[in-house]
Amino acid sequence: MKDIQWTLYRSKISYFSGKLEAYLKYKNVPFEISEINRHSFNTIYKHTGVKKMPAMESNHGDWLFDTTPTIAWLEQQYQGVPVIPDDPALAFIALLIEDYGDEWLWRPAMWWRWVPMGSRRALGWIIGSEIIEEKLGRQAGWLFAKRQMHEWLWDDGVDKTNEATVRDMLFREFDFLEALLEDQPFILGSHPSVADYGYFGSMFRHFGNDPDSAEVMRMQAPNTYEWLARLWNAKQHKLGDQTTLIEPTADYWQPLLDRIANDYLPYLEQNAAAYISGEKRFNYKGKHINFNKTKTTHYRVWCYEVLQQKFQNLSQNDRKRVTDMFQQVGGATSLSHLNSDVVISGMNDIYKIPIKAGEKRPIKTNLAVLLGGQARN
Ligand SMILES: N[C@@H](CCC(=O)N[C@@H](CS)C(=O)NCC(=O)O)C(=O)O
Repeated sequence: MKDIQWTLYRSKISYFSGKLEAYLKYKNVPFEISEINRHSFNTIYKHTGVKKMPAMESNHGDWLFDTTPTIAWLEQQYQGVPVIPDDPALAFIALLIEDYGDEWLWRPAMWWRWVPMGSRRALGWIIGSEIIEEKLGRQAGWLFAKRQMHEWLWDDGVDKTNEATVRDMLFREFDFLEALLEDQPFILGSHPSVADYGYFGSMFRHFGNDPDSAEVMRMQAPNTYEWLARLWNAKQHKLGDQTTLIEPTADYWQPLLDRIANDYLPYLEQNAAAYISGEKRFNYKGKHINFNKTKTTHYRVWCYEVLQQKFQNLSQNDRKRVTDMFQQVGGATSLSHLNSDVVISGMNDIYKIPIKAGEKRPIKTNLAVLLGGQARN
């Protein structure tokens, strides 16, 4: 890896860009930033087949994309304290929290960015100027805001009956993070793990940044606000290699474990079932929230497949350790479903990285995506 220099294609307000960038800084991975624009977005699409940021290109022409496999791959290449814990049961928990942060907190992040008018105007203008151009930024941003609200809220199962619950998902995360971060610097103890990076996407570039939610965070969640800066500025060499990992057993963990076992995993499972039976939408039912006619998302079938596979690769003893962590919140059923037949998304080959320079992948580009973008994969 010595002679490799990376270019990170990113935006300074993107959820997943913030997640990856913090990891690269922590691990001292050599990279320079290329701010996204509509041309580089299409370059990413042409090389990876997915029009999403962030993506990384090496000086040898290899590509990495999608933050979860990217971090997992970089972990194999760059030395130092792992962000995926060596203990297999804790590694599974960390990856599960990463996935929850990535996918489940996306919806409240959409609410807080696009519904309050101050955030909508500010962020719309920034995104519009980045992707379209300065002169048309305001108009483009307005259209983008409409697209995001439609795609992730009003046409995706959010309505008058559950909108306040979606908004308040932020406060439920603060309840957990504030108590935990009062006790320890990072989510699983002394050092950052993928659990921190999973949370960082929504917390750093959205909740801690967007005008409305950032003020709420400053007033109601100062430990979380402090952790954002701590994680953004974390460096392996400063923290040293003596790690202390803390199992998720304290009382303040229970509501999060409850949401994971009784909202998020059932969501992934119901989404996968809908996908397999060819339904484009399904009525999601969880413990704390329901989404009627939510869109079936192929990518999240893959998320479930990966989690099932990882759970099943654990030893019997580690599966029991993980299951026991969810015992108090009645998580046995969801955990046992992770252990049943693995769903097949057919996406493993798409997300195999790196894409080597000159490698021929059957990447199809679609005109609508080239011109209009790709909200979902
Ligand atoms: N699973 C992907 C998600 C990447 C993603 O959704 N990126 C957003 C920006 S944060 C994007 O590029 N969206 C394109 C669009 O909405 O058109 C990852 O982990 O990298």
